[in-house]
Amino acid sequence: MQDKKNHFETIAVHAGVKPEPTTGAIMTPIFATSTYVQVSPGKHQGYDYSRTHNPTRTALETSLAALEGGKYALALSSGCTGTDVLMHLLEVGDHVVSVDDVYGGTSRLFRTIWSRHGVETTFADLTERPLSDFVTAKTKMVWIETPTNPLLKIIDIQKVVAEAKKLPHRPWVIVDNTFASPYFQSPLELGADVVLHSTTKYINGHSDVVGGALVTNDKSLLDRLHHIQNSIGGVPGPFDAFLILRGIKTLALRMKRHEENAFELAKFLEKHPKVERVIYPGLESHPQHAVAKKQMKGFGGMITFFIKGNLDNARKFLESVKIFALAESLGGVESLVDHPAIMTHASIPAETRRSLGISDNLIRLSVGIEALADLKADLDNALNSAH
Ligand code: P1T
Repeated sequence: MQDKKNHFETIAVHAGVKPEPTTGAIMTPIFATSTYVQVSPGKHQGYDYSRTHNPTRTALETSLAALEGGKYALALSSGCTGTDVLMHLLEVGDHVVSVDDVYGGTSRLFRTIWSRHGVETTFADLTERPLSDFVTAKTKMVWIETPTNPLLKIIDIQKVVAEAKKLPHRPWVIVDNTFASPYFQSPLELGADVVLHSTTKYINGHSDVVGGALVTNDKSLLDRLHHIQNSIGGVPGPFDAFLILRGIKTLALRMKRHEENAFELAKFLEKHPKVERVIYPGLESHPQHAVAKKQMKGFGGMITFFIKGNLDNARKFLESVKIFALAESLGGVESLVDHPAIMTHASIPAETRRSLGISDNLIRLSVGIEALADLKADLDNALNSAH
């Protein structure tokens, strides 16, 4: 198969998956093995130990690279492992500029773990101000999440890359592409050095695996990242790799449906009398709608909105939904609802949360692939029960 020449839907079904040579099995087997027999010391068939390589994982990595239009990928045990492996590239005294609104766990890793190891992070609103306002001579990495979690800010990837390239010490630009998925956004084509995914989310799509991925076109960077991963561990098991590969086959279909449902629900919520404000990159009211239109092929399945009232109203709404499940995470076929201030972003200090705008009446929806009419009725009922 010539992956590069095929369309996304074809790549999603075929990339990395070849008939198994001894039996012809069309699906990549789950290679449940920790080690591999060698005919002579150091003489093997490319696999010596499963922390280093595993054939089911290799198939997944080939698929992930192809989805992002990249050359190389690493599959990891979680999205957070991906962040941690990247941070291991840095040294004491190095500095990171990160988008201010990032997943709570990413922020926690920067603030409470890596700061203790001598790597400081500055959180920056890169929708408002240029990168140059935040960099120092020690800035080695620029961390972009777009759309951001949970405020769905859109960062202009090309613009940030262009600024980074002008700096004498040329920091790496990392893009966490979890919210958009490779179906809607291709950061490597926009100049990013590495793409990170929590494959737990849209890529797997069925809320039954925790996983992560890094994708890059730079072989020497890939080798460094693989060296770090192999040294510290953080690999997915072969069954997880198999499930993610299986999920990827329907990624295009699912993303299309997630977006169709989300767009309609965002418009519905924008008109709802119990809703104060809706944030969805596809709405003209979104402050970076023009950037989203330029750099994304679609606007995704995530919606954030402010319910009218206070925490009590938010609580009543969250206790009243019947199809939307109140749970952390996102990107599965089933609709989920989250209260970022109490759930996914609780680890961010309250004052920082407030200054970002993650208030008690902020609600995040991961819109699933169910029937739109049922989702709409569920939200409408819960909104009316909340007041
Ligand atoms: O959970 P894990 O696979 O380790 O992925 C971390 C992660 C990284 N990046 C983004 C943008 C994320 O949203 C996440 C995980 N997020 C949730 C669990 C959540 O509910 O927001």
